[in-house]
Amino acid sequence: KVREERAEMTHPGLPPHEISATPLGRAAALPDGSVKPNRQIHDGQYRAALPGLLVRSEGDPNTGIADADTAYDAAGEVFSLFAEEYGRDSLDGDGMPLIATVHHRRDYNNAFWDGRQMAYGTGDGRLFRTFLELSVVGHEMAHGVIQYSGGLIYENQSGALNESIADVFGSLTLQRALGQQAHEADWLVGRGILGPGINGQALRSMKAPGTAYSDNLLGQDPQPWHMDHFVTTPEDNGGVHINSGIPNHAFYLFASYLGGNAWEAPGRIWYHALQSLNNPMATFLDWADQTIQSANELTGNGSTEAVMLRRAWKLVGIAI
Ligand code: ASN
Ligand code: ZN
Repeated sequence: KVREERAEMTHPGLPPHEISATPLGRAAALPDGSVKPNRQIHDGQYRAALPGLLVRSEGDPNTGIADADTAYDAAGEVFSLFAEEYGRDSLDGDGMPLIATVHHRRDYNNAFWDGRQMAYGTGDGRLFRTFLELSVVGHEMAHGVIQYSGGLIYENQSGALNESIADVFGSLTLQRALGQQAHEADWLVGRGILGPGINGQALRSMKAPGTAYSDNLLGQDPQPWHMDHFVTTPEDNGGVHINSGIPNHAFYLFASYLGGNAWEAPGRIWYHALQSLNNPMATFLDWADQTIQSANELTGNGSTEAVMLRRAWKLVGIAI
């Protein structure tokens, strides 16, 4: 149940100005250029050791190592989203360096946040061709933001929420960099990173979960978009990369109903909900409740945003 009276309360973890009734939380954003990233890009030299060789620090010119320069630019876009739209200074909210390693291991088919830094494989050239794609970089860095926002335990529903929120901010990073409104975006995560051996267009689709790829090697994209098809499995930490399709699709529906730039009202509501959640074991229902509460706080009870958001959650089978 959404407790409407919470809209009047002061959240203990945030200064009062950040939870004021300012429409869409605009005042909480840091002005363009008022904070700067501190990027430190390393070359893993195809070995497993992290972080590897420092090749580009903040302000340094291009290295000529294409992956290192791509990682530098992408980290700048993600930093800019969180700083300029949501008022957050880096992943920890306190200016921490953005440490990344490219060329992590040989033929490595993944990218990750290890609790302290980002690491990107090159892919083996068959299943994956790269991991340096903006929505993927945004996804990995969002895991850092989630960690420093109280965390979401990486298994079952809380883990799928961790994955979904990472996909949301990954996709928003890309949409903002491209200047695409909700209806113009493809809502794909990892578009173009699949190799020639895989039949598919991306790693995941928020618009149509379950349709990103269909392949003999990887199988069919296993993501559901409705609670009726929630997957119970011991694999993948309880299906964290599978059931994330459900909250992903709710965000897509919400942003699409509203129209305009998804990183604005919808992104601010998701970001504010993440800051307010205070429950590392949150279920989908807990998160849906928190996002609606955030919409009520940022845009007002009964606002278009709050009404559309409730409708989006209901459409994926989460009724609140
Ligand atoms: N690329 C994956 C992710 O960020 C790595 C993992 O399974 N943790 O979700
Ligand atoms: Zn992830």
